[in-house]
Amino acid sequence: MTSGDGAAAGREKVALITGVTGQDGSYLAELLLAEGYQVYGLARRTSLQGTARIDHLAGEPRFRLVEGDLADGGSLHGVVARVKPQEIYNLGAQSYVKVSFDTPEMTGDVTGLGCLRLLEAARRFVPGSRFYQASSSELYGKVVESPQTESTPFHPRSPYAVAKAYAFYATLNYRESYGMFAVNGILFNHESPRRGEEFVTRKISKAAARVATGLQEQVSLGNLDARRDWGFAGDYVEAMWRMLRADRPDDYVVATGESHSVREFCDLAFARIGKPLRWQGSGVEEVGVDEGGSVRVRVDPEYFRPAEVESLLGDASRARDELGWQPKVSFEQLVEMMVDADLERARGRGQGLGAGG
Ligand code: NAP
Ligand code: F7E
Repeated sequence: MTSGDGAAAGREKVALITGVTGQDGSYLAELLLAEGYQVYGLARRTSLQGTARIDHLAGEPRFRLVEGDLADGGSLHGVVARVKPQEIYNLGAQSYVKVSFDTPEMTGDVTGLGCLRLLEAARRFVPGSRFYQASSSELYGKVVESPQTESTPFHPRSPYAVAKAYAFYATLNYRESYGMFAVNGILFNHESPRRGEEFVTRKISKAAARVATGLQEQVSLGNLDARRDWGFAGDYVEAMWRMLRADRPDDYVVATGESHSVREFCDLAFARIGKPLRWQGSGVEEVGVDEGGSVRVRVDPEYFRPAEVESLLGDASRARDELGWQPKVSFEQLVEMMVDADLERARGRGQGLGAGG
């Protein structure tokens, strides 16, 4: 991978991805490179060592890292003016909901205002570009109907979701005010072997793998009853790309249409390592016990949130009908894929976070 910007005035399509070092950024970079794009990935200077998910793109002549920070408008203006992307994917964010309660101001700055700063850079330097904002099912929060569609009212339940609401409406406002092709993908939870270890799915898959290899005894979790519509990140970045290739700009829900609890995720993960669980007790006393009688899952209130999003279920009919998008990986396949990748890592044979994961 090349560090620096260079002229992007070539004839091929040029895309800029913020959050390129993250889960989605890495899958999207791979997709766009496969489609023949020149890809510029915005990365923070402090994060340049944290490139495990994109290290396998090193040496790819059509992939470059450019320095910038969503908290710094000047850096965004500089990058957009130099690179002149035709497509901008704003995936950068402080994306961990629980942390947003501890750092609400930083989360608002990066996750909310960061989007506005990038929109403004696009408006000034590449008004004809197409802009994708990584909106989230967290916007629905305390849901008023199920399943959630593009017309379901928002009720954000965290500083993260409040920041995403700001970014959602900023994107809509630039579309309506300036006629920009600016869209929101309202993506429900999507996971992969590259998922950050702080999110519940990866925490469980990693714990199951470490239990299987004798590296860990059990895992402590928060709300086992929380339900999410979990899909595969590799499928979801394709929906982002399709949104920017549509005839007209619009906002789309991206989801599988299936909802599962954290407890169900544990069931499949521990079954995958040959230690199926049975559940005993209730509330903070609930435990998941394997056939040998060992407690593998317990509840720790430390992982509860000040306000919880209890249950999410998306209806992606619009994306299916208008974009021709549908998920390919099932919930069961997703859990198996994540546990198997973590088993490989636990056995020291894993490929790290990037290619193959
Ligand atoms: P992720 O793995 O947490 O990646 C977040 C990215 O944002 C990282 O590359 C991070 O860079 C970057 N970032 C953080 N602060 C930044 C700043 N100040 N300036 C520039 N970049 C910054 O998230 P993800 O799961 O790939 O999600 C991608 C986007 O989709 C996020 O906006 C997230 O909120 C949103 N989203 C995710 C889901 C989901 O289920 N995954 C669902 C809906 C929406 P560092 O490496 O420097 O930290
Ligand atoms: O929590 C519960 C937790 O942190 C899922 C982000 O990508 O998706 C993600 O946000 C559920 C919650 O993801 C633990 O309380 C139980 O109800 O994996 P999560 P999230 O909060 O849904 C949305 C769509 C985004 O936009 C975000 O950027 O699981 N839960 N026990 C736990 N969660 C965690 N992290 N750790 C636990 O031990």
